[in-house]
Amino acid sequence: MTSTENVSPQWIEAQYQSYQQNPQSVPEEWRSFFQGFELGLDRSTSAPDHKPAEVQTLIRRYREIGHLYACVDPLTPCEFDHPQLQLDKFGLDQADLERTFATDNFILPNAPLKEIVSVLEETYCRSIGIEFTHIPIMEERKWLQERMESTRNKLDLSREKKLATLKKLLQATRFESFIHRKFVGQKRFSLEGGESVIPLLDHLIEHGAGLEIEHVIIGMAHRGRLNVLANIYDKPLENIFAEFADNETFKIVGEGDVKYHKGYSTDRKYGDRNIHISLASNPSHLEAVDPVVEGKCRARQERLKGDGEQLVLPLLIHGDAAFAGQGVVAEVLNLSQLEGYKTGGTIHLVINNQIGFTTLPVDARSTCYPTDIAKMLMSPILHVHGDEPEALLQAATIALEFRQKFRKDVVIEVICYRKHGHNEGDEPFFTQPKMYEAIRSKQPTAEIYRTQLLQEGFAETELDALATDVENELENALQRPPHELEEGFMKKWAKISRDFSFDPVDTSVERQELNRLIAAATATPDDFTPHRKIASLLKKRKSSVESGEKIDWGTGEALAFASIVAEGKSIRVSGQDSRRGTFNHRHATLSDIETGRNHTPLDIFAHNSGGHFTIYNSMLSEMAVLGFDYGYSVETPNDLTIWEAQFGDFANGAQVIIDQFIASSMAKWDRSSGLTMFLPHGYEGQGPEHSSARIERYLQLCAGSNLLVSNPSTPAQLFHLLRRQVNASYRRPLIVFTPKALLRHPACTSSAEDFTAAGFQEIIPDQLENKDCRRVLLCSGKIYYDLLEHRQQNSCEDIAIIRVEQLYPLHRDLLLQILEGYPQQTEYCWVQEETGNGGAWDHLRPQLGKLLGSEITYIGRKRSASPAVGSHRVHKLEQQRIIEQAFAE
Ligand SMILES: Cc1ncc(C[n+]2csc(CCOP(=O)(O)OP(=O)(O)O)c2C)c(N)n1
Repeated sequence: MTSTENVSPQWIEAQYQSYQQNPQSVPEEWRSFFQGFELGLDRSTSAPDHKPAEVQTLIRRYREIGHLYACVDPLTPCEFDHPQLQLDKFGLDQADLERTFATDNFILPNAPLKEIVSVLEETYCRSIGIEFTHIPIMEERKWLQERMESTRNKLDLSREKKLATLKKLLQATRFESFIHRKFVGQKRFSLEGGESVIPLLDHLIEHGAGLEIEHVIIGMAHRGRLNVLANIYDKPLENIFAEFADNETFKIVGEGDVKYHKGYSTDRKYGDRNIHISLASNPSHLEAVDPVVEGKCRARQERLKGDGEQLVLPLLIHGDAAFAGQGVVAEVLNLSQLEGYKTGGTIHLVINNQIGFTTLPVDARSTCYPTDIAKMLMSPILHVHGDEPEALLQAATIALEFRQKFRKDVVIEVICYRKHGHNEGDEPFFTQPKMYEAIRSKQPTAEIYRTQLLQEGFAETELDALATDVENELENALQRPPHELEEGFMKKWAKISRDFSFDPVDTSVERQELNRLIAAATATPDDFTPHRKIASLLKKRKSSVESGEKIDWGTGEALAFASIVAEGKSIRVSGQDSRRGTFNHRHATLSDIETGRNHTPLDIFAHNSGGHFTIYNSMLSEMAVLGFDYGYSVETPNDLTIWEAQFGDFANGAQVIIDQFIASSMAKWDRSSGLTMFLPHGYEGQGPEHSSARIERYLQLCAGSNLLVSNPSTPAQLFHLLRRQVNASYRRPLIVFTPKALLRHPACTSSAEDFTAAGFQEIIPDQLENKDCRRVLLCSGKIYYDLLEHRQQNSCEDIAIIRVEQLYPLHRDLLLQILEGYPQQTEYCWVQEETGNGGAWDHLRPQLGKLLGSEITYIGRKRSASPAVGSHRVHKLEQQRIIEQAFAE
């Protein structure tokens, strides 16, 4: 029912009047509300039988608040007294228990009250507490109700399945205790206390295989990760042990990472069905991997034949403290239904061990459940007792089937405990003595379940044999050498070199082809009416390419996109207002002014070449969206993925993704990416915030050719840079500082020859004669045009201007070759418009000094805590001073 807090009394009055005229005219819930209301009125007057309606209210209350009384916490005794669900709260009494009531919208249409209550108790107040009545869509609620009430929310498990469940529990428990014994004192972030997560995951994957799922991508943090690798991914135990031993027997690529952060993938077979399961590599930074997993899933979903959302399942495993505390969780939930980012629903598994490091829930969240943030999606949230494996299997079944049917996120909270300290060397009694006293006396879930199975008639010998098998397997593995692992992931990357190279990449396009590309990129259907100004912009774009002159930035970018897609490669662009472009230069998606319909001209190539062009306006977040696009790019090395910041400095909201994935994934996990980041940059007097994209931050992250950092100064350079990104032998994340004012600067144009000529120039030499040169100005980006204008106006022909278009990796040989042409006594200056502690200066200074054999002169803004001044007037004075200094006698 619509929350009564949000509706006005007038609205309710109107509904009531409508109900009085025709009860069928109002929604079902309001109908029963008004029925109850009228019965209440009747009771106070002639007191007819109000009890049938009260029974209906009782049913509704169980569905709404039953979860509050469910027995789901292994550390707290269950409450059997449910004050708000007692019969007298509904005007019913013990005598009514034997009486038969007709019900509406309930699994027992006619039953004694005691049976009705029993179904409700079992379904809603046993080992699964479910929140679902906040879901506004009746079909979804009814589906859940029927699934749960008809089974009392319990799975009917076969004998084999029960044994398999016990085996998984034993594997989970014994894996931890084995490592505890054999690798004393080593951190493993034990799963103990939450071992039932292993049979739960095992069941999810197996059940998923029966529901058409072919890929599962899991993102998870440290807790239980090694256990999941061993017992879900079947990563050879001997390899895991070799990592604990940390000797020379296993291969490390790059710098490597700790064992509980590494990714893995494998195939699992169920009869004739194959399911590929991947575990995303992740950094320590909790929850940062979530959007990455979503992006990876989306890329796979788009590239599989058939219904991708049904075939690929994202599964995120969270800790309770992190799920409640990390903002990126809300961001990722918010992506889940957006056109450019949805993945057909994610299963979220929250391992609620009721503590985060040493912090208790009372200090970790302001909400009742750690999962409350997920309620915003109007999705079901299941809270389940962690020592009840069969209840967890039921929860997993419902969650998966709901996700497959309704394509929405579902949350399962496993309420458990953490047997040891945060890691195994940590003493939990320092901070939680009482809690840990209770935990000390807990039996492992495997023991609890074993006892249950014995009570159900299983033979002790049969159950003990399972435990012996598990122990033997661990012992045997310890004796075996590690395997050479072959991962499916690498296939896509097989033809791509790990090594960066300065070898030129021919990115030219023939003259005729340019005309064809721009014609397609500017075409609109006959029945499409663009805005008058857009029509003229498209016309101008087309004629500039046809005439081969004054091709501007937007046109250069469109040509790059069109040429890549025409070659059969796909492009995804995502960012805030990217379709139009924050600065009005792109107009990649057009709107029909009569119908509002959208049209993306570049999509036309999909029909001919198979290359798709997709562009999305993103939600107003940086971290989740960049993480998503990074994940997408890792899955699509042969295509181009571009994430665009509204202004470059906003990318700092995604710093975790930049530091932990983009800059370092190759070194840590041998995972590269060709993600391209567009970061608008340029000092234009707009104040401290929108001037600098913080070039210095990216340069500080550079080492071992991990990133490409570029500040292209012409449309054709952007064209070649983007084409190089998909045609080079290697893949590296590309950081592009993109212009704002230059988008319309009359000098910032290219000619057709610039596009048909070879390729990207890491450094652009000056065209002037070298011999009389007295000073060389080295610069990058927009300031070049200010310097050029001054030189033209003042005929300072003895000063050369060289543009460093790729700041990292710096093409030293090329620069040296260019500088060799200048006379001995030439003075060298680095000119930038950024502050002295910003831009490329600090990064390039030692390199240029070494290259030239002497210190280079700095011309630019002074060092400053803020990237730019607030006053436009002061900005202009500063800019003028820089230019004057560059040309001073
Ligand atoms: C963003 C971030 N902040 C802090 C940490 C340090 N840290 C690692 S685990 C942890 C507690 C996590 O608690 P919870 O999410 O409940 O998972 P649990 O370890 O209990 O399974 C903290 C604070 C981190 N890894 N990432």
